[in-house]
Amino acid sequence: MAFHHAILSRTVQNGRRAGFQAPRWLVYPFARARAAVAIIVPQEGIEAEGPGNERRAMTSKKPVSKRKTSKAPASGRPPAGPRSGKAASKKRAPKKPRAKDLPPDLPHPDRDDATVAAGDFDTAIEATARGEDARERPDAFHAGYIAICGLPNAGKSTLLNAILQERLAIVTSKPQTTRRRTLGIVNVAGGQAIFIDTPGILVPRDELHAAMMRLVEESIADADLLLYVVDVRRPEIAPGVIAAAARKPVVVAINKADLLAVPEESLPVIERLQAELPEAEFFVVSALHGAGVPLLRDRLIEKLPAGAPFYPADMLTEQPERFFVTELIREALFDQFRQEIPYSSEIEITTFHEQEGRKDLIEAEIFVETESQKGILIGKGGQAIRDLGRRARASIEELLDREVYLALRVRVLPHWRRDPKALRRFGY
Ligand SMILES: Nc1nc2c(ncn2[C@@H]2O[C@H](COP(=O)(O)OP(=O)(O)OP(=O)(O)O)[C@@H](O)[C@H]2O)c(=O)[nH]1
Ligand SMILES: [Mg+2]
Repeated sequence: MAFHHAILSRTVQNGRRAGFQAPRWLVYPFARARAAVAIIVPQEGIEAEGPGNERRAMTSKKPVSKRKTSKAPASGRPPAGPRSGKAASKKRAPKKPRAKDLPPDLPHPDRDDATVAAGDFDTAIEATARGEDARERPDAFHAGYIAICGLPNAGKSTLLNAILQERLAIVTSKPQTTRRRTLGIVNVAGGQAIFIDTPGILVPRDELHAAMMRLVEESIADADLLLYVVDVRRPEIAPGVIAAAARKPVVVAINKADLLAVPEESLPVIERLQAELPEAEFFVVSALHGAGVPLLRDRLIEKLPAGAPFYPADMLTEQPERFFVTELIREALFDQFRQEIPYSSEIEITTFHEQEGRKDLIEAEIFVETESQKGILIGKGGQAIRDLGRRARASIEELLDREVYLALRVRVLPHWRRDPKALRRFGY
């Protein structure tokens, strides 16, 4: 089905409209919804989900780390995620987008609102350094951690990328793509949000699953706010989230709204989810196409506690390049292979050499569980592994913004998914 989306933006909270300005004729009467809701009106031009769509969506995004990154948080809490290694960064000067090319809601150094953002940011840090309580300020800066959680394949990583406007987290059409936390930082006028993308919530069937679910639990426990993502076609709330919702605010993003024939189809979904999470706010979005995302992002930041930013304003993530390189190899592997191969594979980078005047050297080992999986991964005459290397290298070069030489080796590590020692080695 072909759609073209326009955000039909209406926020209804306690009967009041808030926030977003939408053309009058786009506003859909949404009397029955009690929570805050943003609706998307599908029109012509957007294709529904299907094979290849997700690749197109990813490649159309800016590569990661166009912004400078650094390791030290600006203040406060210790950051989540891996703590060692070089943070993903660019050697070359970032390509600066022109202010007129940006959507009107994005802060930019050439625009007035961005100047305000920078002012707020510094003021908040200075006020905290002086020992002032940020909550007492009427123009308080808002900062905190947001855990993005939900069932596998709901579109959590796609939504993180859409919020960041960067291709940071890996996305594939297969469930259980995300295995580790991915941290992405967003700065807007008056606020900083640190998003933690998490693995999809499932009933663990092995040690790897159990480790992934521990990460979800920890991320939820550490967060100031939960962003629960549901696929509009599978509106279920994981039980753990309902328990967590009693302790912290929850915002629900009903995703993949571009797949709805008419926006009204989201109404029964909202009602059903509201029955389970009566305190939550609901947004209907399309992470794939970005519809409804700026409104959702701004509301999330508004709901964060008042306080100083945790990271410098130019920082996108605190995770090292090595982490994202591993993820991109895994993404290429998920895209290329079917059935059990993606789920039986884990990547370890063994060499990461930046070489002045030459291509960087990256050597990685792919661990699988059986000899037959190794055979499939290598392919006839080594064709499959060569294809994998070519695709992974292209994404890595886009990420690092420099040329690399990538060497892949396949090794068998029987039952690594069930082996706590192997899992520790892979960083779980
Ligand atoms: N049509 C449509 N597809 C989407 C949307 N958001 C995500 N998808 C697709 O859904 C699939 C899964 O997306 P991911 O972002 O990897 O989902 P996830 O929740 O992170 O999945 P796990 O990491 O496996 O738990 C991909 O094929 C995405 O392109 C959306 O808004 N509309
Ligand atoms: Mg994911």
